[in-house]
Amino acid sequence: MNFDKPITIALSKGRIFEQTMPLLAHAGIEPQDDPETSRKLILKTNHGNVKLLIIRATDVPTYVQWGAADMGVAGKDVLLEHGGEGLYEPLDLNIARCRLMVAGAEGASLDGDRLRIATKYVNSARRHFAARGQQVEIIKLYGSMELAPLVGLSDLIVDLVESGNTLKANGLRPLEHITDISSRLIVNKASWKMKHTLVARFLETLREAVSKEK
Ligand code: PRT
Ligand code: MG
Repeated sequence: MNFDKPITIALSKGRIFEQTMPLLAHAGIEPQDDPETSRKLILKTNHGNVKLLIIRATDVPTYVQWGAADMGVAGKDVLLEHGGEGLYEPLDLNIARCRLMVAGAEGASLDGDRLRIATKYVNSARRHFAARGQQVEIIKLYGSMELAPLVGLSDLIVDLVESGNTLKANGLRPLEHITDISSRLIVNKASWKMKHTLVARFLETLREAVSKEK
């Protein structure tokens, strides 16, 4: 693909970077550094006009919302918390898939009044229990949610589950499925307008790449 305007794409290292690269390769984009070994936060690519910003997964929507990046790749979990203001979410990349779930220790119950829920996903958790018609207390954590029920910080947790091994290793079990999660391409609203031809072409190329990977 030809990139006749500068384009910046924000994404996190780890699973999102690894699973996005094969899709970008379909558009002829190859990074010139490996974020796992390089400390650079701005990665050049083989296209002079295409740059990658390597940032925390939860910061990706913020960079795109404010136009510091034209586009980004973010998990639906992160987008549900961010709210999606200032950005479009035109494509499900079908990568970094997992499930958002309620989990608890052996014998824990979903029913009860004023249950305490530890989670990084405050908005999704609140919405889920509100839909169940339950008043809950949400305790915001930034990681290692699995610990909370083990030490009496919470009754339940809301967390991402992939293989289920992390829950099992901590004596927890999944209790309820909230939603399926995958990563999405997000686009800044102004970039969508100002660079429309380029962004639309890039989107179509990625869409083809995604359907080939399926
Ligand atoms: O790790 P860091 O604090 O820097 O940020 P992050 O956790 O937000 O980023 P990262 O790179 O770990 O995850 C980026 C995105 O990948 C998430 O926003 C999800 O959309 C997606 N994703 C897919 C996952 C998982 N699968 C996943 N399994 N994110 C996290 N996990 C964790 C989960 O939180 C739990 O601790 O892995 C553990 C569960 O895995 P299993 O296989 O043991 O069930
Ligand atoms: Mg992580």
